[in-house]
Amino acid sequence: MSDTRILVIGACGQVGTELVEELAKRHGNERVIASDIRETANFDVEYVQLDVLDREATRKVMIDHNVTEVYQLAALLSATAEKNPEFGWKLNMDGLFSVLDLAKEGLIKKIFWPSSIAVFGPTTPRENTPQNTVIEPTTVYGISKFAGERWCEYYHNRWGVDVRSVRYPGLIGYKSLPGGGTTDYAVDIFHQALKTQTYECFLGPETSLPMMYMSDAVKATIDIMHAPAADIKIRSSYNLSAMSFNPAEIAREIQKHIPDFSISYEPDFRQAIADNWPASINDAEARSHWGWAHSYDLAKLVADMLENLKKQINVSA
Ligand code: AKB
Repeated sequence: MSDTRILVIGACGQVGTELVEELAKRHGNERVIASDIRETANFDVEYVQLDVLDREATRKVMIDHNVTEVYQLAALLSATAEKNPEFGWKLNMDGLFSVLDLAKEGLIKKIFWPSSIAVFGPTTPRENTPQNTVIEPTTVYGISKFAGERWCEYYHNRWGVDVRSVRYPGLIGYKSLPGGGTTDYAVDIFHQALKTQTYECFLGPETSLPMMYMSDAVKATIDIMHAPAADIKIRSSYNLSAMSFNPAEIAREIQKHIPDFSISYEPDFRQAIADNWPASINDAEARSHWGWAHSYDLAKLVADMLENLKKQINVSA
């Protein structure tokens, strides 16, 4: 633990922002380095500008900072990648190889790389989707995550690379905005509920999707990285679950706090993406192999989101 030096790539994104904060709390600011493609960013830990597609620059950051563990979060999410499939594939695959190859060389000891429920497709059982099932993704994001999972397992089996992964559901947090996913509505809805008491949703009312509060997602990410290697029996990616809801259900929960809130529906191209994803996930393996347990259900999530966003609005007003 004492020589641990952690690099978070894609630190300015929705997960990265909160993950850096939590890693710094646990390991100390001096052991965590945040990086992203942006020139500058506001972190309590050291920040380095890095394009993960630049392999030489990535290698140099690892060497210069004696990095031992990497969280590689840089990616194009489902909706954005559909608009630019070529770059989605490039960033999502080459960004992963950039760090897998450095671990293969022995330069870094451990990698976290997130996969997603987007690996599943229309032929997958929609309810209580098991760990091992039919996987035929239809989006470039899903295809890249599924290919990435196979490569993670391959690098582990062939070269002993210690790479760990979970399939994130839709993630909801108040500290940063999501960037281009199909589940983004479940964050936008809170901002609009507080600002205008109305929300026009880009998914239909009955579109149930697996979701998770950000503090649970950060906990899962750190827990899987801290688990003994022998407990990580799946080296592709673990199913991970907390709750499932649809836009009508989250709207009703928000109305318990903001009775005047109303929602309308104008489905766009993201509806077809959501329709091909599972409604609920079975994560029995993550729970039994490395002790995963979530804390937030829908009622707790909505109460916490509204309380914290209200505080932010009051501070900035
Ligand atoms: C997205 O909607 O693209 C992401 C995901 C489920 O991976 N939030």
